[in-house]
Amino acid sequence: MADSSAVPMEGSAAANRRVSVLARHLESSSSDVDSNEPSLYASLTSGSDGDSVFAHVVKAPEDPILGVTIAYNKDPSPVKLNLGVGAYRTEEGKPLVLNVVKRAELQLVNNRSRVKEYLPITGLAEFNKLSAKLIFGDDSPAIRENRVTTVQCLSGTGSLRVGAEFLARHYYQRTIYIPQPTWGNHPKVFTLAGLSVKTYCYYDPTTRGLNIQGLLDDLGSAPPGAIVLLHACAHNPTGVDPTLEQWETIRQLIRSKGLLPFFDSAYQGFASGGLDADAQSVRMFVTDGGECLVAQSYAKNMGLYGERVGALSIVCGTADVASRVESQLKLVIRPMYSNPPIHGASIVATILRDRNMFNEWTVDLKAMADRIISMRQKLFEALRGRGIPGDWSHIIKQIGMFTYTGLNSKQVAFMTKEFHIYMTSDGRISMAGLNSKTVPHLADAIHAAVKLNA
Ligand code: PGU
Repeated sequence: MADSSAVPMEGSAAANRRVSVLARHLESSSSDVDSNEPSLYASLTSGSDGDSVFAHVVKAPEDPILGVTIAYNKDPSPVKLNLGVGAYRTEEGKPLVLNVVKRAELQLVNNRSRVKEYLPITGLAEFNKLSAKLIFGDDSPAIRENRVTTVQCLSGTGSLRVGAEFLARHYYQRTIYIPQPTWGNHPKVFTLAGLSVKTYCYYDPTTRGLNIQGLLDDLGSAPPGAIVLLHACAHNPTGVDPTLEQWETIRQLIRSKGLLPFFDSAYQGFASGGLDADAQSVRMFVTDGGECLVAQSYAKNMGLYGERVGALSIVCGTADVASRVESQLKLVIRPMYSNPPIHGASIVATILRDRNMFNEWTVDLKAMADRIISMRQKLFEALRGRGIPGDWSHIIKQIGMFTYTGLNSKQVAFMTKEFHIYMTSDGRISMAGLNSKTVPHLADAIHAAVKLNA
């Protein structure tokens, strides 16, 4: 039997905690709510949950991107439109499972010799080999010279995290420069891995294009060896990529300063519709013989979002170093999730190893990219047709899944409230979520939002 005297003691400990929270709150002059601090409100209104050892836990805000879908799902309006998450939708507004993926899955299911044993810590070996070829090219000297180690990870996010954890343990420079703006999860992934995050200039709101000079200035004054996060293509959220000439200038700067490039390749094939064209930036940095990291995701280009399939490759100076690096990657992965899941990687390997399936995939990929491009054209024309003030040509100039509209958070909130259109508060819209029927509704909403600001 529990000692009943423990009950009042627990009760008074909880009360003491609340009093100290109250005291700290009164001492604090800031009126800002810090989501990491126990809040006075939560403590005073906790009621019966005072009995819980977690009573001090405050409700965290929803994720700025994934939370958009949660809000969308709660909206009963028949005209609601989700342009938040970067996930492909068909012309009918439905999620798409590629035919080639279904065929690969059927093959896997019908293969009676398949088992569900654990994969090695580094994942499915064939998947790793094929993934490296996909991003570095069939004829990559770095692969031929065994200077690349590739490990299967949990989609793009997991690959970034494993890479960052490795760098925090084994690389002398802990500072990573990320573009301003960038995918909202980047700062969190890198900070929690133990890196120190700084930003470099990327987007110029006045030209709605790349601020190449700002970028070069910022990277030019980065400390030697600093890590630089680069979006391989289809920059999220801006849809603005450097030209090949600009990539070459960036490459020269990065190499001359001894900075370490870390590519995030979440959209290979989605920028141009071509897998090789979208890997050019990465390949430039591998052809020069230097070292780099690459995080690959199959979420978008194979539509394997929820399967969580991705890979981290580290290109090293020598084969010997690459093999030692791989041994250390295993020590990063093993205590995190032991080894990665088998199904998604098997789908990818089935498609990449078979010439017919691979070709079918490239056709599907091009069709997805083309539909997004046609949505850009349709939206641009719809806005022009309504005579909405401003130059909207960035909609057709930007590439990849997103348009960075330039709408501000107030206008976004207005469009959500009045038109049931859901998007991230920075004005980013996922073009993949649009279709011919929903373009006019979006154009009307933008029209009204622009008037609001006028
Ligand atoms: N890197 C970039 C640049 C991304 O845009 C995303 C996904 C990822 C990595 C991670 O993708 P994985 O699913 O882990 O492979 N960004 C999308 C999807 C939603 C999200 O935020 O995870 C987006 O809407 O920005």
